Amino acid sequence: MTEKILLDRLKQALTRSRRNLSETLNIIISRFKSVDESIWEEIEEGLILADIGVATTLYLIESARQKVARGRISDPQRIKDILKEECTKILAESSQGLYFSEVGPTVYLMVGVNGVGKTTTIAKMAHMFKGENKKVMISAADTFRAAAIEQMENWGDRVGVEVVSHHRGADPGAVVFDSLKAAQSRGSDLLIIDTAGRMHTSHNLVAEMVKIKKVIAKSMGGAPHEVLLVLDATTGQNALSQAKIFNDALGVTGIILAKLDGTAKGGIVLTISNELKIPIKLVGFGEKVEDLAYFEPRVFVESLIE
Ligand SMILES: Nc1nc2c(ncn2[C@@H]2O[C@H](COP(=O)(O)OP(=O)(O)OP(=O)(O)O)[C@@H](O)[C@H]2O)c(=O)[nH]1
Ligand SMILES: [Mg+2]
Repeated sequence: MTEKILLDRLKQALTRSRRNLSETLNIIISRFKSVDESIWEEIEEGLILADIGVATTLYLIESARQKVARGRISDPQRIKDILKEECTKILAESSQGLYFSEVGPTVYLMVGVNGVGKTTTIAKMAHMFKGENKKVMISAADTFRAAAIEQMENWGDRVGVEVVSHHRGADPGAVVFDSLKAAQSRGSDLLIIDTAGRMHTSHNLVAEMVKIKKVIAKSMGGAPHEVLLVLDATTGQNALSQAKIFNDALGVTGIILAKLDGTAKGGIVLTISNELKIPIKLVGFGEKVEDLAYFEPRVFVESLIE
């Protein structure tokens, strides 16, 4: 995807978030003739209302304020560009591409609570990596939810990628073990593992993921190469607490933010980067296989604030 196309599609997906944030900023800025204390107070309130967390808002305001002071800036119109620069800096600091190992297969373990978009995202990733001429295989290790295996297999058929599965209720560890063997013997470049989002309790869910991760590590040195947490952008600040729980138990190496379309809470991206320092690696913005892209801080900020 060229940068121009990505920008257009992200802009489309982030329309509501952009309105939420840009209009708030524009209204505040247009009411001030010079930069004084009260403009910062209003911007602070505006950013928090636009669902950028308190800590991140305070950090942003402080760094923008220092820049304004250093540059002796008095035109309020300049504040927006300065905020954009600071946002890009926050995102760039924790920005990092996906890891691909020299000798295959590279293994990605996908985790996240129910309904965030794991299975759909895996289909999109498989489609994207196929387009990069990689040989992809999927492991259907959500054996818990009814029809989860069929859903993953259907996606596999649609994007033309082999899905390794067992029957419902089977041990996910056994599915993962077989998938690793299959990926190795068939010379796959990538194995993406779908996991359950719902268990009897959320404690069980995390414990199950820890178990799966151990099976992977035992079966293949160096794997999983990425533990990717899928978060639903529409849940806003809730996503943050999910990320903390999964990260503490599993060591999340990257975040995939799904459902950026149809949320006014795209500002959550800043909170995640600033407060968790876990890199955002991919963003999802629709239900079709093409609706996934690598996360580009500058392009993202351009789509979020105008
Ligand atoms: N609008 C929009 N919908 C999405 C996106 N990603 C996933 N969805 C939808 O979200 C719903 C749940 O997606 P799944 O991929 O099944 O989520 P999951 O995390 O695998 O769910 P469980 O397996 O139940 O834990 C589906 O209806 C998807 O079409 C996205 O980026 N945008
Ligand atoms: Mg699923």
